[in-house]
Amino acid sequence: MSGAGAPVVTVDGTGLRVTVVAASWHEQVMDGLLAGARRALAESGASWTEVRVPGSFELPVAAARAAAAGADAVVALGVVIRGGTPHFDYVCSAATSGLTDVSVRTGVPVGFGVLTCDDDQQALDRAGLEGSKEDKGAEAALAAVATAVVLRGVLVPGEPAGTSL
Ligand code: DLZ
Repeated sequence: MSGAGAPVVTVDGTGLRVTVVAASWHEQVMDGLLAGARRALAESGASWTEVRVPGSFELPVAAARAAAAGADAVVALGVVIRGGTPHFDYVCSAATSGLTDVSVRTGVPVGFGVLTCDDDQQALDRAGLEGSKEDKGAEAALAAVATAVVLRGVLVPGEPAGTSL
């Protein structure tokens, strides 16, 4: 199972402003991912807004805009299912490297909730729906909030205490 070894994350995200960027392909699975992310963010105490883009390929540019607009953390949600075309590899690679680049370049954590699956069943198993084995939308949201909290506590060398990255 893909989630073996995942940590149990509990975090207080009170005061954090999070942007959820979500693709639109594979509606049922996306509904599950979004519901999981919303649930986790509400439980953490963070506030959030949601932005929809057409496909996972468009997630990085939306994440970059959210970071530039002042989000403390971004949660990126998408579903890519392997088909008979090379699109799978291109879309997965663009989403993965693009979101990593946004996060490292801006210093704003991006929770990676993009499912890259061989088939529909694998995606449903990870969607946080009734009967799913995993809840990847919630996991991505908690990872983003937990990382934003950690980064707030990382001091800048040579700067007064309380100045964080
Ligand atoms: C083109 C495409 C394909 C084949 N499959 C998916 C998918 O499974 N999941 C997804 O989020 N997006 C897919 N897309 C659309 C691309 O992400 C993108 O929206 C288009 O190539 C237009 O830029």
